[in-house]
Amino acid sequence: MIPPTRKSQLDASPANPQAAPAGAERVEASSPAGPVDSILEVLRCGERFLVCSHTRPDGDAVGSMLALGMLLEQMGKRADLVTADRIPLLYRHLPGVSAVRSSLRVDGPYDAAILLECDGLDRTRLLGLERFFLINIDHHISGQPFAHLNWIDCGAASVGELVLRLVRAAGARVTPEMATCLYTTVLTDTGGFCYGSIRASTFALARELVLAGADPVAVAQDVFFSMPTSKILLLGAALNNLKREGRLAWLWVSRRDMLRTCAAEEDSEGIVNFAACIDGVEAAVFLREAPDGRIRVSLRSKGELNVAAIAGRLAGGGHKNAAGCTLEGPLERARDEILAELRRLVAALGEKPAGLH
Ligand SMILES: [Mn+2]
Repeated sequence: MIPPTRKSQLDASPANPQAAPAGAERVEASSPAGPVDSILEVLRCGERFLVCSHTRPDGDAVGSMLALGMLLEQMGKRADLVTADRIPLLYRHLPGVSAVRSSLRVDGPYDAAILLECDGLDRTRLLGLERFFLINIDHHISGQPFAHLNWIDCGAASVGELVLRLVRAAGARVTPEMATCLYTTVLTDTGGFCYGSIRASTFALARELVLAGADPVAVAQDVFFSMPTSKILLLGAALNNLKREGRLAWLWVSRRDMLRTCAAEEDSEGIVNFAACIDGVEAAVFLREAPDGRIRVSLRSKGELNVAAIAGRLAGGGHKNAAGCTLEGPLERARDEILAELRRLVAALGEKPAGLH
């Protein structure tokens, strides 16, 4: 079910013809408005769409999926929202969240599948996507033009910001429910307006969403002050394992720590920030032993240190100051591997006094 697109197949990111699906034509976007127009044209021409995002969805993944689903609904279209993993507890209060279905396989027919925040089909862990017309909307520095239509804007604070641009361009109304979902994407992807692509326009965006009905206190309450006890117990286990070496800090949890604290996978989100927030630390890493024995790695950095480059070399991805990857176990081996990379990165920064605290 390929929608009748113009020959304006576009690609707002660096061209990578090898990554194009078979039969995909590519023409560089001639203006920044190009991707929005092309995507809207596909949405207007079609009837039924799949909206999905990456595994272990975060606030941006969930909020932008929901808001895009609401836009499609306003346009009189049918949207199926599907993720491989269940929605984390923190985001289960979001409006419309009950519409998201967890599945490992998708069945059509769909006029297009829209992938949010993914650098490839694998990132969704959904089977069956390859037979659909694919739209890729992303804001990661590691974004890849893998789809038929690609819109990658690393300057956006969240993919939700890009969804809002679609909403505006479509002439749709930003409902209070949509505003709540989109505000959540910006709040979570900037760590409460602390990092990421924050510009003056980010605050204008927040203002617009609050005027449209998002309640900033209620969203912050839900996202930052509604932690399950297991998450705090897991944090305690991780902090017990905290190590500091000059400008580096790292911490980890083993499978045993996960079981002992009754932690869910999602409880490990954000633990890396407790290593990164130490004065004088410029790069931090958190390692978690997954049930399959592989090691999930979260990286954070400050300033010019680019941890996305490290994650990219290790088959992961992310942003310059926040990235992740998965390494083979055991934990000690993965820790040594990632620390070797980080020591090289920090050493390349040059000498700067950084005492032990
Ligand atoms: Mn994001």
